Amino acid sequence: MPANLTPQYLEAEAKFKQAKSVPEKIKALEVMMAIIPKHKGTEKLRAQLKSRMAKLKEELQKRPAVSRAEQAFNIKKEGAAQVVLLGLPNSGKSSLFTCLTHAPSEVADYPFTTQRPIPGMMRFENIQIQLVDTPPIQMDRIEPGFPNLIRNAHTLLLVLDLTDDPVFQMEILQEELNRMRIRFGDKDTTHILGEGWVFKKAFLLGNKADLKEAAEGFRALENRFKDQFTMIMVSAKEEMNVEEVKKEIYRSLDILRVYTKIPGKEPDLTEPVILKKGSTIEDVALSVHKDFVAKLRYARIWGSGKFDGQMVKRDYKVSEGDVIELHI
Ligand SMILES: Nc1nc2c(ncn2[C@@H]2O[C@H](COP(=O)(O)OP(=O)(O)O)[C@@H](O)[C@H]2O)c(=O)[nH]1
Ligand SMILES: [Mg+2]
Repeated sequence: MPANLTPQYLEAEAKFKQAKSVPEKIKALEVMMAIIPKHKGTEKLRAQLKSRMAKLKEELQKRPAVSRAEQAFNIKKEGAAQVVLLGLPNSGKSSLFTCLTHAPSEVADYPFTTQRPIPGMMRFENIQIQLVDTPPIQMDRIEPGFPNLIRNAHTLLLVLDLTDDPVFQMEILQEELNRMRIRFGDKDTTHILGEGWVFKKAFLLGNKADLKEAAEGFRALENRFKDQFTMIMVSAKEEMNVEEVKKEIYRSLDILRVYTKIPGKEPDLTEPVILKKGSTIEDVALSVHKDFVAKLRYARIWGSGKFDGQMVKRDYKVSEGDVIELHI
C-alpha cells in the first residue's frame, strides 16, 4: 500500500535530515510524527519514527557528564595495522572485538558500557592486526581525541545492529563522521574534498544475524548501501562469519606478505615481511636492513616470477606470497 506522504511531511523530513543537534532532531521528528498520514500504508514508517524518537531521547539522557581525557584515545599502533570498530550503543562492538581478538572488553546490554578505546590483537594466519574497541558514536557529541583515532586508523569496521533499523544507524554514523571531516571511501575516488578532510576505508558488519529480524535489516542495508560498501552479516554471539571478517580486514589493508630466504635454505613461512601493495625488491631489502639496499645486485624470486628462482631487478614489483632471495 503506498504511503502517499504529503509535501509538508517531506519538508519536515528534510529538516530532520539537516538537523545538527539532538534537540533539533527531536523537534523535527515531533513534527513528522504529528503530520504523517495515519493509514495502513504508513504503519511501518510510523513505527520507525517512534523508535527513532526513543533512541534520540535515550541519547539525550545517557550522556556521560564528564568528557574522557583526550589521552585515552591515543592508542599506540602495534602489529601490521590498526583497525577501529565503530557503531552506535549496543550494536555489538565489544562482543565482536572479543570474538575477533579473544581479548577481554566490556560487554553488557545497556548502552555506554565501553567508555574508552580498548586495543587488542587479532591473529590472521601468520600476522597480527590491532583492533580497537571504542565507545559508541553519539549524536551531536564528539569526544576529544576520538576523531584523531578514527583518522589514523587503516580501516574502519562499522558495526550495525541488524535488528534495530540499521539503515538509520548508518545514516547517523555517516553524519557524525562528516562532522569530523571524515568521509567513507577510497582515497582515489573522483570526489575532491576540502582542506582537512580525509577518506577512510570502511566496511559494514551487520551484527546479531542469529536473531530472526536480522535478515530484513540486512536486505534494507543492501538496498541502500551495497554499491558503496562491502557488507558482511555476522553474529558475535554465535561466532558466525568470523573468518570472513578477518579476511576482509586483511584485504582492506592493501598490504602483502613476502618471505625472504637465504640461498640454499628453506624460507621461514611463519615470519612474513609485511609491505604495502606495489612494493618492490628494493623495499624488501630495506625491510631487512638499510645497508642492504645499496649493496643489492639482484634477487631471485619464487612465486610471481615466470619460473621458480627467476632473477629480477630491484624495481621488480613483488606479489603476495613471493619467496625472495636477496643477492648482494
Ligand atoms: N543476539 C545477539 N546479541 C548480541 C550479539 N552481539 C552482541 N549482542 C548483545 O548486544 C548487547 C550489546 O553488546 P555489546 O558488545 O556490549 O555492544 P557495544 O555497546 O556495541 O559494545 C549485549 O547484550 C550483547 O550480548 C549477537 O551477535 N547476537
Ligand atoms: Mg562496547
